[in-house]
Amino acid sequence: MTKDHTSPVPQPRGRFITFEGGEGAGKSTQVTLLLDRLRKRGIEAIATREPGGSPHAEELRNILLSGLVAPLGAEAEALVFSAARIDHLDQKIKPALKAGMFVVCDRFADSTRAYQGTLGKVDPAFIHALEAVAVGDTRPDLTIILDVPAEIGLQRASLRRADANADRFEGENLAFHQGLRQAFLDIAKQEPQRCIVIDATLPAEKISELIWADVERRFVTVDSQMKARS
Ligand code: Z5A
Repeated sequence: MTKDHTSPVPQPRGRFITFEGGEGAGKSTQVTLLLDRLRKRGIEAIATREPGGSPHAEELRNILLSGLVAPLGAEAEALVFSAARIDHLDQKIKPALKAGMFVVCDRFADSTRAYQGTLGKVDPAFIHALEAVAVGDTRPDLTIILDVPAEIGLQRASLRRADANADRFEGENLAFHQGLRQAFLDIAKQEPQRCIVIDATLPAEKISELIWADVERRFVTVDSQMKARS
């Protein structure tokens, strides 16, 4: 049989990297630093966040962080976070991955597991089913968990917030934030292939170097070798 030389070579899926951790862990800072490093290497990449990342999901973000859904309970909050996630995936994440780009996302489904699941005491089977529906097979290739003692994270967040009011989750007590830290460490233990834990008390530039070393080893070197072979 003759080979069809006119058919386009399928574009390999891009890489999906998520950042997780408690309040003030430095996620947004590290998303920006990683994006800079990727782009400096000539890699096409976008940064995004949850809740939000697409126009409809940003509207749901405002509703969630205002605390409007909180009186309905943690199950209802998990549903609304997941609704925002479906739109974000459809409108932004999946198209970018399909185009072969790196997607770097500030929070994703592990936040639902930790905040609504562990801390909100929502049945793990419910969280699991919701994740299967909302995320499907668009799971992160790498999740970077920035680990910081709750006291330090809260202090950083309140310094950054200055006079602005705490949002729905920032207003929770210290025990809640300590529980959250443990919830993310437990996720890392359950999925050690996907997750790495980084000491987020280190200086931001040092954290960025550690993250880059992992990203480079897992993806950048492999992808450039594959490109060279094709
Ligand atoms: N949520 C949920 O419940 N369920 C879900 O499914 C999802 C989310 C997706 C979103 O809030 C809230 O929604 C979140 C969980 C919940 N709850 N809270 N709170 P958000 O997006 O507005 O906030 P956040 O995700 O918690 O992030 P943050 O508080 O904005 O912090 P951050 O992004 O981790 O940190 P940062 O902005 O990069 O840094 C904070 C400050 O620390 C800043 O002044 C930096 O300059 C400083 N910083 C950063 N790195 C360092 C280091 N290494 N050393 C010293 N200082 C540093």
